[in-house]
Amino acid sequence: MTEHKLTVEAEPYEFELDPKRTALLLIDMQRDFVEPGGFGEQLGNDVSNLRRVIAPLQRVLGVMREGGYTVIHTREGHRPDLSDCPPSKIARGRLSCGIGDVGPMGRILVRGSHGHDIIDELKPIGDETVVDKPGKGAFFATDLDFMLHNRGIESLVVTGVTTEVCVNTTVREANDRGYECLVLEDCVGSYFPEFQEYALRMIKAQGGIFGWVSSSEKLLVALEAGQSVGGRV
Ligand code: C5J
Repeated sequence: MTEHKLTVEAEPYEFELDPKRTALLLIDMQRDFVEPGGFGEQLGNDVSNLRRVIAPLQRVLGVMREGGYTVIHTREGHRPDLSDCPPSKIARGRLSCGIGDVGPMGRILVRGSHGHDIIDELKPIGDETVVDKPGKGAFFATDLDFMLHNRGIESLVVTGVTTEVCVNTTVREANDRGYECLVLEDCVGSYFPEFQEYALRMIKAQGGIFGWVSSSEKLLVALEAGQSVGGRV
């Protein structure tokens, strides 16, 4: 089979991807993190720092859906009985209203609650996979690696929140498993601007020690000039 590779302008150098072997990963675009009134805001965070990723991410999602790319969403959260949540995670922060408690959007980070679900703007459609993860990394205690392997995926376009927590942890896990990660700087968000900057610098430092960093615009230029999963468009 002939390989059709796309080249995306990125740092520390150009990123090459084969559309058939590339998936778009949307990490934890959940109401509890992103929406006003959710868990994140209740903790004192400014959710506008996360909400700015929605529009560029919608554009990337639209084009990659159109091109037939594999799309995978993740959600951080736990079973209603919290049996998959380490006691240390529940205790951390000494919060008066934390994981498992009833917050403004239902039980916090519990599967099935309103706040745990993905925001309407980026809702999964059709057969898009949703990976429920109990940890920060999307590979820990999930079947993500197995599913990517079965689909022949080698490269991940990584988006979502938060840049220094679940995005960074997932990129490091993916890198150790041999995946090539392209992180889109305007499609990942942190509550803390300084963490956003340094989390991205950590990924692309030392020749791309964990992966590459680019932008939605640069990816879209490459996708629009290139191929869909089915061949040249
Ligand atoms: C956090 C996440 N920040 N999705 N979760 O606790 O980054």
